[in-house]
Amino acid sequence: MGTTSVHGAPAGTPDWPGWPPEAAQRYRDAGHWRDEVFGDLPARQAAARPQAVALVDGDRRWTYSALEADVEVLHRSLHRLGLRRGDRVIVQLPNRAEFVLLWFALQRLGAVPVHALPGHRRHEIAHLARITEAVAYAIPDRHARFDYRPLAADLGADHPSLRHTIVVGDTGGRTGFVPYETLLDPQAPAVTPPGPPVAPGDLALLLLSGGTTGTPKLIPRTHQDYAYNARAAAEVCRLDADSVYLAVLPVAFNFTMSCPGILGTLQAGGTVVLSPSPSPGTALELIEREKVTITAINPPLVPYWLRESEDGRRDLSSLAVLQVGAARLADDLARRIEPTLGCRLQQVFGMAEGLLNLTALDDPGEIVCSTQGRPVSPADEVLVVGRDGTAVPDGHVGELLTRGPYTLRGYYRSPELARTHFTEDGFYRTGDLVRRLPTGHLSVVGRVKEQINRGGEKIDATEVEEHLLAHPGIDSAALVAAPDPELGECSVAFVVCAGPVPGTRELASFLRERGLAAYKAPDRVAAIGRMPLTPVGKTDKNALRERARRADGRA
Ligand code: OOB
Repeated sequence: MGTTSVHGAPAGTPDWPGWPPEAAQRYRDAGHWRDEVFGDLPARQAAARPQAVALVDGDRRWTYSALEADVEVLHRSLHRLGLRRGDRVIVQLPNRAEFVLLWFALQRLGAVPVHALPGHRRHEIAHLARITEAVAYAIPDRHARFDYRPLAADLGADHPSLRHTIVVGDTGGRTGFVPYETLLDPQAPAVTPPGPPVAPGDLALLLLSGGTTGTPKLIPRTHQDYAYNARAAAEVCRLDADSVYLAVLPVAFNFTMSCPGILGTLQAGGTVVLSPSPSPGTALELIEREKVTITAINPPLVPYWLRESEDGRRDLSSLAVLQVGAARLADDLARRIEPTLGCRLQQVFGMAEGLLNLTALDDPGEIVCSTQGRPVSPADEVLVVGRDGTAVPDGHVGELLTRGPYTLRGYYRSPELARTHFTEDGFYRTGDLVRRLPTGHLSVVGRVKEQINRGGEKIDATEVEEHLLAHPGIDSAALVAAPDPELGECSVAFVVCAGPVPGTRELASFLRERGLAAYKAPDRVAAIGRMPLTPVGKTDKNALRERARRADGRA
């Protein structure tokens, strides 16, 4: 896999560009990048604290030594199945222990998990299979009323590279599907790695971006950069071996995985508790039962959590930190968190591409409630630029550009995106409009990228528009964001139709049949006579957004 520079710096591979050698050397000299790979973590912690609890899923508990034992057995079985170093594996599992165990087993093998979200459907998964040429696909049998097995069977038929489907639960008698339980076979023979060991600069995982260009983009993350991401976040959150992290949002999401999330907690020797659902009833019960010290949610969940905790029925005294991020948290809502929940609020502004901003636990209240934090690493470089690309003074709004020790230098197998998404000197164009305070704190005020942030779930307008145009009744379509009291933003489809205008329900089922994740269906549909155009003849999305806001988007 990969080419290595003279200093052992990851120069990337033909599939993805790495960091320039001098930057890599700097990150290593500063101690940000260390000689560590994720596959070793369970064994290291099992040696240091064998009896400490690492993982809790309902009534099932793993000490670090039990975690290590299961990861090793899974690793051997995956090897026996034929999985090898560098192989990509699409992992689409909900918040269950199997995700964590399988993830570390893949790491030990040097295989690369591709982090699909539970809500993704045929369209998204087929795209991932095509780009990554994954050899395996891990699914639950059913989750949230969806049966993943027919999806996996269809996919296997269309993608010959996909040799194995691993099912957590019931295979439904389908031949060729591998039941997860059979991989926990202690008889599986030990693995003698045929080649050099997995290296810190190797590709460790592929995350998905919200996407702004029609198809979800894949983000290459290496062991050393992702481990640093988790460690730097854990430091700001002051995690230690006594920390108990509750995973509420999907485990595959970068926020839950490593900001500091599951990885930051396990690196610190703490305990990870998995919540099977984000509902406040379930989560608050787990906080009380497991004495959770830190958890992470998105803004739409906040009002529900506040309401659920107001009656004081639950003892939440263990909870020290509530992280809120993935979409803009309204300042007023932010102010209600500490008095109601009795814990510190931490705002989190992150992205799968890298840069992570957190408010500090000892930042003044006003900063915590009105900004989205500061970059977690002293090596993060941040520029706020105006339309002409030159830096604007602090306090002024501009686009956020960034580069640093855990921010990508290019997407996976997409060299064509280099020019549009990166500057010549390697800064990633986030597409976010921010204002920077003299203290370095960033406040997110909007976005230049064509993305709708539906309460933290990112929707790529172009992708959905392409599907809408496939509807026989729609001549022209444009998807824009409109303000929404609960989600922050919802999606409004403006359509030009010669005949009857399809309603939201019809479009939702039309898009579902095309294999699109349900959260991408427009929340509202508005018919218009013709699309407003900009002077250069493009759809005038600003005019449509204004219209959606004024008319409340209703047709
Ligand atoms: C997180 O990651 P992604 O990749 O799903 O989305 C990134 C985008 C950002 O570029 C920004 O547009 C938006 O989501 N965003 C926020 C925000 N946090 C993310 N916008 C306003 N305020 C915030 N606090 O969403 C993500 C990754 C790691 C940690 C947390 C969130």
